[in-house]
Amino acid sequence: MDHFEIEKKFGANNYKPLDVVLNRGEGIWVWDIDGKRYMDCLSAYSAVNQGHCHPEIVKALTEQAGKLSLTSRAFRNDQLSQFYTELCDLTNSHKVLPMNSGAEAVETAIKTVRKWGYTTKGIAEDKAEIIVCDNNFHGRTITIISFSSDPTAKKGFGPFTPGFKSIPFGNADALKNAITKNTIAFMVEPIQGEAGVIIPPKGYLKEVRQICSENNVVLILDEIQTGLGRTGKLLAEEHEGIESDMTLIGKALAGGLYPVSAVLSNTEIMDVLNPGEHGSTFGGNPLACAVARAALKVLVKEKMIENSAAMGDYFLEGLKTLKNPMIKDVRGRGLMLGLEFVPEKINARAYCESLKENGLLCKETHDNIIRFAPPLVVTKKDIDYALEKIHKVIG
Ligand code: IF1
Repeated sequence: MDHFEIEKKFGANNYKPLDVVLNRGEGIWVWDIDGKRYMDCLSAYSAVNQGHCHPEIVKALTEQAGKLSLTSRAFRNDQLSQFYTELCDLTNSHKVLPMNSGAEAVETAIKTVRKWGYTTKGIAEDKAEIIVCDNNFHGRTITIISFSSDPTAKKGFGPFTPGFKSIPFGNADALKNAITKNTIAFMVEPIQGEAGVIIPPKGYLKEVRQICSENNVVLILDEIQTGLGRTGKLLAEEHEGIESDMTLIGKALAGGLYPVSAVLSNTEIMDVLNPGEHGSTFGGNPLACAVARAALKVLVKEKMIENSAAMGDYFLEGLKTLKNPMIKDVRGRGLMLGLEFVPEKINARAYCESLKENGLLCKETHDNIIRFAPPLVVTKKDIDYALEKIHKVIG
């Protein structure tokens, strides 16, 4: 079967994948249809933090699928309350609103915080303003791209949703200056993913936390990519010892076996929602809850978060020994790593193609940055494998 031709003929052209057709995965490894093995250094954009087809998550999925998959929220199911309890215990949250995709969690947070702004903060109707950061990535709905600064994500898709203001990332003074009487929230990624693994200056989140508290502005952290162990902590906010008012998680929440996202919040904010004001057919379904419960359980039980911190340090040290003079910067936190080349001179995509030929899958972001983000179950030996390939291809 000619996968490339058939996809081209019948599929929308909204992706340009590497030319590899995969049909099996286990842990950090995936195999193509010819049986060739690759180390996965993308983890489906951090959705398979627990490794491909983790047996305990697969077991939870298959068992629950044979029992009860979907009730809708018109009725209760026996998994939801257990999912709530375990997730709140783990993340120290007061309340949870379960959705499916990351973008839905972002939309949910926006709706909730707007309602809070009108009913609690006393903002005049339709005046609520949310501050976001330049070069953010929060998803692809019309409202979310309304505050994107990436022309590719945005151009041609207007008209857009008003009510957003964008400021430079990593600059706490910019936040202070942007806040007005109508500001209800500041939404930010603790580390910007799509922008190229951009780590803000030390102390940024702490300052942001303080500014938000002083101004009664809700701090929303989008941890859809940074959360659940990716950066070496359960949540990236822990690196600065802060707590958000709302945290968005998704991707690895169900280990890549099922789309599950959630908004975590403190009581007051979530309590503004009343029956009928928000929801989703699939949000909080028993299959999603059972899979997510297993995914969270193995993340903690198998010490994947600690492993992410240790292996991330090891991987970063290895990347720092690369000699290629076109390398501008190597950075990372936990297993969220970025290798940046001098712009315009290097085609990062070509390196990704070549790494693929050598048995390692990763993906460029922008033209000059490669992101490395293997599943959190990698070992030193696996990273040595990756580094050997990276040294061979990049130098
Ligand atoms: C694609 C990027 C990663 C996210 C953050 C919300 C969402 C995402 C911080 C929305 C999604 C994705 C989507 C995926 C590529 C991927 C990505 F390159 F686009 F930026 F991971 F780095 N907040 N990120 O990173 O979650 O609705 O997709 O579940 O192909 O668009 P979603």
